[in-house]
Formats: sequence, structure tokens, C-alpha cells
Amino acid sequence: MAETIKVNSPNVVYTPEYIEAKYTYHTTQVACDSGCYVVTPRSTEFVFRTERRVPRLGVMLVGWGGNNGSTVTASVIANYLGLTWPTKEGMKEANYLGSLMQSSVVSLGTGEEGDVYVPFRNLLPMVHPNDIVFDGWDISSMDLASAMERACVLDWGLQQQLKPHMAAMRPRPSIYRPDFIAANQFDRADNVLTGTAAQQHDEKEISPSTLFAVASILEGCPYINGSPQNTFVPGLVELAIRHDVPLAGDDFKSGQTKLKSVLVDYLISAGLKPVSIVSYNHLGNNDGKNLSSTKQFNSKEISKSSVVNDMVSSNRIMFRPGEHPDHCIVIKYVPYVGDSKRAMDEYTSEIMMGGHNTIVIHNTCEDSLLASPLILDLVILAELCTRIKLRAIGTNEEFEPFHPVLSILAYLCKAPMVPQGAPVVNALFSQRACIENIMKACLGLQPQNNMQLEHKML
Ligand code: NAI
Ligand code: DG6
Repeated sequence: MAETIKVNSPNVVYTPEYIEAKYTYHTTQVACDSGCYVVTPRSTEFVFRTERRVPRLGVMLVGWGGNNGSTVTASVIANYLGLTWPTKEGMKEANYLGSLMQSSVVSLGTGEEGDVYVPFRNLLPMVHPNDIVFDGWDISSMDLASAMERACVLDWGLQQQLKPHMAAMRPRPSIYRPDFIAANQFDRADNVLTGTAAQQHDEKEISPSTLFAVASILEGCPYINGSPQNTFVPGLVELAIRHDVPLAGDDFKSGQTKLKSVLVDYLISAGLKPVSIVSYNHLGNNDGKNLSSTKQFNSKEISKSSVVNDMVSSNRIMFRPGEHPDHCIVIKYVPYVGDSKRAMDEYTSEIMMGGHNTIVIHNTCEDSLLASPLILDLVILAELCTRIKLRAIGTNEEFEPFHPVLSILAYLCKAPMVPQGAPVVNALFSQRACIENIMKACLGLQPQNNMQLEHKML
């Protein structure tokens, strides 16, 4: 398989610094006039400019010593070192399964033997996860080797090989505010900053994660919120816009919710009316322990619930304004199962002539092994977005970056943040197509239209 891509078109220019591509963006404008939809095709000429130089990437994790922080760090080191380890099922080797960029493919076009697929990561120059350097903060002082052991996620044979590489990694002390974390987390808070200028004012409503986000923006560094809490309060978003620093969030869309954003899209697209969605899960890791507190559960419940709204409101045949399926989220903490989260979902839909269609799903998997590749995709794509600029021909003389609220990363988030007034898209494959099509536009390529007209004529 070839590794590099070169576009053969007068619209695409490669310089040592940039890939510059002219791209025609087609949209359709709809107006309602006397009970009739008037539909007008529009097109705008853009130039996309992508900087080719890939920087070294450092990632600072807030909560580095947690299950996700220790697992993603360990996994990158294991991949970098090419580690293998024995298990009762035979030898395993380090990989990046679950990463959109590293393990999924996109169709580039048609070759002699049909569609030609390439790894997503090959479309544009981007950081390889093996080259990422991690650091971070945690209210728990445990070194990363011990944190990996505490997390009980990775096989023991792998942990033993990784320990020497992680023992010297120690999270920096962090801000501990009991109002923003479950009381049951108090025991691990032995690495806590005291007496900072923020604390002097004692603004009770400002959370530690918002303070981290402010600091990040003031450093000119993109900030991604993989957790459910509302870190991005309006003033913070304004600050990011003022400083032109990218933000993305909220809450990794890793398992149960990812499937929901496929399944509800399928049901509604197929003309089946979902009327009840019940999502139950239990887990026994520290995230589950934290979520066993009501306030923390409530923020997770909100981010898990919003995921079907746009699909429901798009279909006025099934749903009257304001009507929506019953949607219930339950999370229980069961220490014994550790990071191996169980998710049970029941989707009931109304089908033709008063019938019912009930789909039940049971999903068991290591929570952190689903989240870790998402963390890599998020940081790699966020970095890539800082190297893409665009201008509309005839309107903008200057190249502009994307809006600091990076809605392009919605695929990876349960409750995607979008610029004010922009629509929220939750359907997973529309979100994936957004990333793919924007990356293709940077190469002057049109989206895949799936028409295959060449195979539909005699
Ligand atoms: P975890 O509980 O194992 O790790 C969180 C870490 O943050 C802990 O080590 C804790 O000590 C630390 N921490 C708490 N307050 C802090 C502060 N003020 N400053 C610095 N560190 C602090 O949780 P896990 O599993 O790593 O998940 C991390 C976040 O990602 C959670 O908010 C979780 O809800 C979210 N998430 C996880 C997913 C998954 O694992 N599949 C998917 C979606 C979201
Ligand atoms: C229990 O729901 C714990 C949560 O942190 C989830 O594991 C996490 O948000 C992933 O959720 P989902 O719905 O994407 O699997």
C-alpha cells in the first residue's frame, strides 16, 4: 500500500510549506414562499491552505493519573516500543484499534481494481501518536507506573514491561475544590496546590477545569474537554474567541453513546419511530465511583441524553414539535467489574400498523481502552486544525483559521460544542463525513457522493 498521496489537479499546488487547494463548496438554500419550498443551489469558491510542517506535539492531561491518562500514556509507549506480551489467548501486540485516524480507512477514488482505500491519517500531514509526549496534573500524586497498576486495565505482562518507562512520570500538583468532585475522591487528593492567586479571590463558582482552560487559552494552547462537566462557561468561550485558541468538547463519545448515535440515526432514517430508549450501565473504575455522586451523575446524564435531539427534531412525520422519545440514563457503580464497563440498552420503536420493534444490546468492554484512542484522535485533529486556514475567493483576501469552537471534532464528543447559532450534529456517520470531507477539501477533492453512476448505465 502506498503511504503518500499527491493530487494531480491544476487546483492543487504543493509548495515546501503548504498544500493549497481551490475547492468549490456546494450548498443548497431553501426558502418557503406561499406554501412552496423554493430551493436554490449555491456554490462558493474557497482556497484551503494546509501547513505541511508537522510539529512535535506535547499533551498535558488534567487527571493524568486516572484510568484514561495512565492507559493512553502506556499505550503510546507500548506502540512506540513495539511491545508484545503473552496472554492466555496467545501473544498480543501494541496497536491503535479504535482510533479513527490510525485504524480506519477512507476511499480515495477508483483504481484499476475498484475503490482505493487509504488510512485516514494519510490524507493530510499529521502527528503520529507514537511521537506524542505526555505530561499533566493530578490531585493524586501516584507515579504513572503505579497509576497504571491501580487502573487494572492493561494485561500484567504488558504492565511489567512498561513500568520502568513510567515510574519516573509524576503528575504535577493540581487544584482541588470539593464542590466540583464527588466526596468519595477525597482520599486520593494528596497532590494539591495551595494559596494560588485564583484561590485568593475564592470565586466559588469557578471550577478547576475552567481555570485550566483559561490558563490554556492564555498560553495559546488548544483545550479539549473529555469530561461531562460544563467547563466551557460563556465567558471562557468568549476568551477563546478573543485569543483565537481552539476549544473542543464535551465528553468523549466512546461506547454506548457512540452506538446510540448510529442506532437512532438508523431507526429514524429507516422511518421507524423510536419511542423509548433506556440506557443502563454499570462500571467499577474510579470514574464510576465519582459518578455515583448525584451532582457528578447529573452532568453525565445531560451529556448522554442530548445525543438524539437533532435526529428526532429533523423528522416531522414522526415527531410533532416538542415530542421526543422517553430517554432514560442509569449509571451504577459496581466496584468488582473495574474498568470493564457493562452497558445494556433497550430501544423500542413503533413500526407499521401499531406494531413494536424492540432492540436490546449488551456491551462489555474496557472503558479506558475505548477512550484512549479517542484522546489521540482529538489531540491530533485539534493540532491539524491549527495548521489549516481558508479563504472564500472574492470575499476574504486573508486566510482565516477555523472558528475556535472546533465543531469538526463532534464525532469524538457526546455533547458536541458548536459555534453559537450553528446546528449540532450527533449522527455518527455525518460527523465522520464532516472530518473526511473537510480533509478532502484541503486536497481539492469532492466528497464521496456514493452515486456510482459509472456502474448504473448499460
Ligand atoms: P478517573 O477517575 O480514573 O481519572 C480522573 C483523574 O482525574 C483521577 O486520577 C483524579 O484524581 C483526577 N482529578 C480529579 N480532579 C482533578 C483536578 N482538579 N485536577 C487534576 N486531576 C484531577 O477517570 P477516567 O476513567 O480516566 O475518565 C476521565 C474523564 O473522562 C471522566 O470525566 C470521565 O467521565 C470521562 N470519560 C471517560 C470515558 C471512558 O473512559 N470511556 C468516556 C467518556 C468520558
Ligand atoms: C458510565 O457511563 C461512565 C462514563 O464515563 C462512560 O463510560 C463514558 O462516558 C462513556 O460513555 P459512552 O456512553 O460513550 O459509552
